[in-house]
Amino acid sequence: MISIIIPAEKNENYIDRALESVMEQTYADFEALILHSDTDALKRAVGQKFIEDARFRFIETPKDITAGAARNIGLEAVAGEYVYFLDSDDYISSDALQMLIENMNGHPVVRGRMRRTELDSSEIESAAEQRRTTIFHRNRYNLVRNHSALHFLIKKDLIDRLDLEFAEAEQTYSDLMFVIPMLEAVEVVPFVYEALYFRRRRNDPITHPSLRQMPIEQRMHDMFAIYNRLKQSRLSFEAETLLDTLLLNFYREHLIVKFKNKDEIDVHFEGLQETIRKVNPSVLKTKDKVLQLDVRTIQSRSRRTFKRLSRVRDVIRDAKRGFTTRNGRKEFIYKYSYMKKPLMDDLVIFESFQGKSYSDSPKYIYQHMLKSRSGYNHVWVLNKKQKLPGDPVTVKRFSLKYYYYIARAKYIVSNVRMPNSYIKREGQKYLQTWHGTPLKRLAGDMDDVHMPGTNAAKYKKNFSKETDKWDYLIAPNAYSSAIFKRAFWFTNTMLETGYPRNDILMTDDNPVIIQDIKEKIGIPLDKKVILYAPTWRDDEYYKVGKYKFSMQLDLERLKEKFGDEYIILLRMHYVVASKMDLTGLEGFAYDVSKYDDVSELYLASDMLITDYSSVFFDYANLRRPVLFFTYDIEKYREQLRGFYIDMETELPGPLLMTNDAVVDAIENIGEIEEKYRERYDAFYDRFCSWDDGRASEKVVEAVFEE
Ligand code: C2G
Repeated sequence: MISIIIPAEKNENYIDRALESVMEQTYADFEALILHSDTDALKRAVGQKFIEDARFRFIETPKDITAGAARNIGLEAVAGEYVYFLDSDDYISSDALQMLIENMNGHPVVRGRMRRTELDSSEIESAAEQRRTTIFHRNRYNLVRNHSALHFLIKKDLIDRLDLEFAEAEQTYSDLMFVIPMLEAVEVVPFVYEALYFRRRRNDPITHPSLRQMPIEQRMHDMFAIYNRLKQSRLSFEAETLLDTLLLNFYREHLIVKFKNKDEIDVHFEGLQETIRKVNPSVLKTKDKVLQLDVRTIQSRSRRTFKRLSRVRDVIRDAKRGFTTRNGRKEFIYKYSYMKKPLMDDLVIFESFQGKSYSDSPKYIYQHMLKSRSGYNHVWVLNKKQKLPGDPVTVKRFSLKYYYYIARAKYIVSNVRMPNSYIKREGQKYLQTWHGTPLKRLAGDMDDVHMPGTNAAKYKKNFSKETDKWDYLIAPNAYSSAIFKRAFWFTNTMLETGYPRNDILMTDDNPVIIQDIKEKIGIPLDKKVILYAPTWRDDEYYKVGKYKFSMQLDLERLKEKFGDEYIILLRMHYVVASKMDLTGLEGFAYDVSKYDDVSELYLASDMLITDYSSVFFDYANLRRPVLFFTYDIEKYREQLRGFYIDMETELPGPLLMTNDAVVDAIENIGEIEEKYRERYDAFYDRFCSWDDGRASEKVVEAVFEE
C-alpha cells in the first residue's frame, strides 16, 4: 500500500482537486493522510465522497506548525510500505502512482516529472513520451534542485532505517533535511517521464505566500540553519555541490539586492560569514569570477572591507544599467546626485494619470492649495506643453527634470502608481489620491492577472512595494475605505473625505458654467448630450500600457435615431490607444478622449453610458441617468476581474447587452429613471454621501500646513 501524506493547512481552496486526483488513481491500494489543525472544519469544506471513502484519513495536528512538522506527524501514522508526498494545492495524473511503483525495479526511491501549472488550472496535459524512464546516478541531486521531497515514491523501510525527518523549526528548505540523506543512501533513482505532478503557481505573495514567496529574512534564516546542520555530516561531493550552489545562488539572487541597504550588512554579516566559510573551494571555483571575489571577501575579510567592496559594486552595476536601459542614465543621476541634495520642504509635485492630463483629484487639490496655501511651490508632471493656472513648473514624466523633482519635493501627490524606480526618501510625504471607487477587483484581491508582461505574483509584489510608500490615501466612501485597506495592504492615514475631483459636481452644477464647458469642448448648445465612457479590457492590448478598444456601440444607428435631439461624447479610458474613425458621424459623435477633465464632461452631459468603469460612482453625484452597456459582462466577470458589487441588483441603471436594448433605453429614458429611482437613492447614499463639495479643502488641511 502507498501512504500519501498531504498537509492541508491554509490550502482549503484547492484541496478538492488534489483529493480528486488521488481518488482517480488507477493504482487503488493507497491511503491518504490529510493533515490539518481543525479536521472538522476541513471535513465540512471537502467533498462528501472523500469522507465516506475510508482510504482518506483526516489527522488533526497542533495549530501553527510548519508543513515539515505536519509531514512528520503523517510519517508517524503511515500504514503502507511506500510513502508519497502531495501538496494540497497540487494534483497528479491518474496513473502517476501506478507508473511510479511499476518502474521502481527493486530500487527504494523513484521520482516522476513535475510540471508547473497556472493557479486556476485543473488540466492534465498528455504526457506521451519517447522514453518511459531514465536512470539518475551521480546526477541524482539534480532531481532536488527545487529542494523538494514532492513526487518521490519512497520505500518506508528506507525512511525508517535512515530515520528520515523533515526540519520542523524552519518554514522553507525543510525538505532538504529529508531528501539529502535519502539521496546519499541510494545509488540510483529511476525517473518516470509519464508520472506527472502538477504544481500550481501561487499568486499572492503578500498575504498568502507560497514557501518560495516567503520574506527573504525568513528564507535566509532557514537556509543558513539547514545548510549548517547538513554540513555537519560528511557529504558526497555531489551533495555538497547541490547545497553550496543553493547557498551561493541565494546570495546572488537575494542578498546582493538586500545589501544595497548597507545597514543590512551590519545585521547579517556574521551569520553569512560563518555559513559561507563552509563552501567547498572546489565548488566555488566553478562559479563566475565576480561571485568568487565576493565570497572570498566575505570568507576572509572584515565586515568593513566587505561593505566597501559592496558599495563599489553598486555603483558599477547602476552605471552599467545606465548604459543599457532606456532611463538608466537618468536613474543613475537621480540616485547618485539628486537624491543626495536636501529635500525642499515647500515643494509639491503633482501628477495625474501618468502625466497624461491636468485632471482628477490632484488638479482640485492643487487648485485649492493655490487659494489657501501661499507658502508652497508647485511642479506638475505633464507630457504635453500646457499653460496652467498658477504657472507651475511643468516637467515631462521620465525627463531628467522629473527625476530631479521627485528626488527633491517633500510632497508627492499622484492618482496612480509612481514608477518602480521612484525611491521614497526619508521625510518625503506621499499623498495617493487613487482614481475611482473600485468595482473591478483591485491588486491584492485579484486572483489572476491578465495584463501583458506580468503575472499575479509579480503584479502584487510590485503593487505592495508601491503602497508601502503611501502616507495618505483618499477614500471616496466607506465601501472604498474598507476595500483599499485590504486590497492595498494599507495601514497609514486614510483620508475619509470623499473625492476632490467631485467637488465641482456640487459647486459648478449650474447652466452658465455648463454652457462654458460646452463651448470649450466645441459642441452645439441646443442639443442634449450623451456621454459614453467605457473602461479598458485587461486582455486586449497592442503592447504594455497600450490597450485596444473596439467600438461595439452602433453609432450610425444612434445618429439616425437620435441625431436631431442628442449628440454623443465618446470618452475612451486613458490607457486605450485605438483610434476612432468618425467619418459620417460629424456633428453627432465627438471624440473627447483627449479632453483633460472628465468631471467637466459629466457636468456637460445629460446621461451617461458606461460599462465597468468607476465613472458611474462619481457621475451619480449628479443624479442623472446612467445606462450600462455590458455586452461582454460574462467574460469580464468570470475571466478578467470579478466585481465587488452585484451588477444585477445594485447598480443605479439597467444592464444592456445589445444595441437594440440601448436604443430602447434612450428612447424611454424617463421611464427608466422612474423605475430605478429607489435603487438610485440607495446607491447614492452608499457611494456618494461623503462628497459634499469640500473634499479638496479637507485633504489640503490634513496634509499641508498653513
Ligand atoms: N476615466 C475616464 N474616461 C473613461 C474611463 C475612465 O476619464 N472612459 C477616468 C475616470 O476618472 C475614472 C478613472 O479614469 O474614474 C478610472 O477608470 P476606470 O475605468 O474605473 O478603470 P481603472 O483605471 O482600471 O481604475 O479603484 C478604481 C479602479 O482601479 C479603476
